[in-house]
Amino acid sequence: MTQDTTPGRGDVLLVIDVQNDFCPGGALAVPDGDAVVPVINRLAGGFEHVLLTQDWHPAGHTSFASSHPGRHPFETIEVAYGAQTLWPDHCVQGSTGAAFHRDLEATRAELIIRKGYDRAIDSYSAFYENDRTTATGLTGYLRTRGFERVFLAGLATDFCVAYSATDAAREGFAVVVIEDACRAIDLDGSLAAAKAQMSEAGASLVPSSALAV
Ligand code: VGL
Ligand code: ZN
Repeated sequence: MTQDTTPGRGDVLLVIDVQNDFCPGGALAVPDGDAVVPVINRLAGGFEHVLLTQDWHPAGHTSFASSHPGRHPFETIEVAYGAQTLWPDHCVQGSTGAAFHRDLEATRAELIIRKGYDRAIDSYSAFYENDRTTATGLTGYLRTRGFERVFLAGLATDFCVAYSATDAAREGFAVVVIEDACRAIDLDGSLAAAKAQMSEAGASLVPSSALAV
């Protein structure tokens, strides 16, 4: 099935977690993470509606390895809602690391959705926390405003972008992931797994050149 990938009235650009801590020099730097900024800035100009997410953890968050004595970043533990990868402390509320990359064109964003603010639950997806049941409210926002298709960009492809894309598809939205507007952490094959999962959920993975903006 071919799809018209030119952004129109029912489309939003959902920009995931383009924050200092996910860029080179940050606490959880995604390789080449800042390379998404100029691509996203260019694309955003072609969308009437731009939404941003911001990973926004309280100090002592359960996803931080430092909250679990003897544990190290990138290990996986079992928590109340299942497996949880442990991360270096990152995107602490109000910190410089949690701020958007300074060159990200955020002025036109009409919604900033923060996530991961419950100390006991991580939230990769912009739609559901990692317990997979606590909703962020984004579905309601999109539906209430009549949006039908979500284009995704940002960081990291294999975690927050993938979870968001998969949930968006499950919520019944058409989903387009703009591959060169994303960068991955790629832990133990997580990028390949994430791409398969997004495709399986019905998301289209396209290059930014397919958007004609
Ligand atoms: C993310 C790990 C932890 C992401 C956020 O934005 O992909 N990854 N918190
Ligand atoms: Zn996080």
